[in-house]
Amino acid sequence: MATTVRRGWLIAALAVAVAVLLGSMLAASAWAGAFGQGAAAAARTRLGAAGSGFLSGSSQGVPDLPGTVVNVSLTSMGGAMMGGRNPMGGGVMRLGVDRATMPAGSVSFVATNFGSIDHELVILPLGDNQRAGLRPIGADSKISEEGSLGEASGSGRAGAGDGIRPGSSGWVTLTLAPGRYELVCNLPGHYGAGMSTELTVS
Ligand SMILES: [Cu+2]
Repeated sequence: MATTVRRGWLIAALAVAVAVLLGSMLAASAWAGAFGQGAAAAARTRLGAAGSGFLSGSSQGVPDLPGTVVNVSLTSMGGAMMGGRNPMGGGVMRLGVDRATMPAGSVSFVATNFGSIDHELVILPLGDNQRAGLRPIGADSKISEEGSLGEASGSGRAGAGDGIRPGSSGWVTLTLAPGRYELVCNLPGHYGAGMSTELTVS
């Protein structure tokens, strides 16, 4: 009898441990999903519909947009202290995308700011020998936007503006030819802090 009771407790304790472990894995996956394309893809793989819903669920207030819709997440960790007072302070900022490849043609980028400071999205072509994140940064802490194909930098609106505020989305519709592109945030210091990623159009 005593052995049976102990075994019962052991099984119950194991079940709780497994539940806690699973819960923390799911939470970590969901959290990671906001911060990068690799993490988002991994989270989707593990979480299925719940994972992929993370980014699309952020698009409230965004109208139906033409073409392939690409969701971009703009995030900064470290809160207002990092971005507000010292954007060059080595904090981590990320620009994540919900897909690494897309078909050529019409594409609508929806950029949502999950961070605590303003961000933006600029779409630049990437040369054959170029890789995302390696453009030279000027004295103004920004990269050159020469050749820019468009940007979403307004809150709750299409096209250019004065920044996407925290909790808001901006969007832009473009026609992209096959090739490689770099998606960046070019507010001062943000590219250098990690806000760039690559997108392949085929
Ligand atoms: Cu930014």
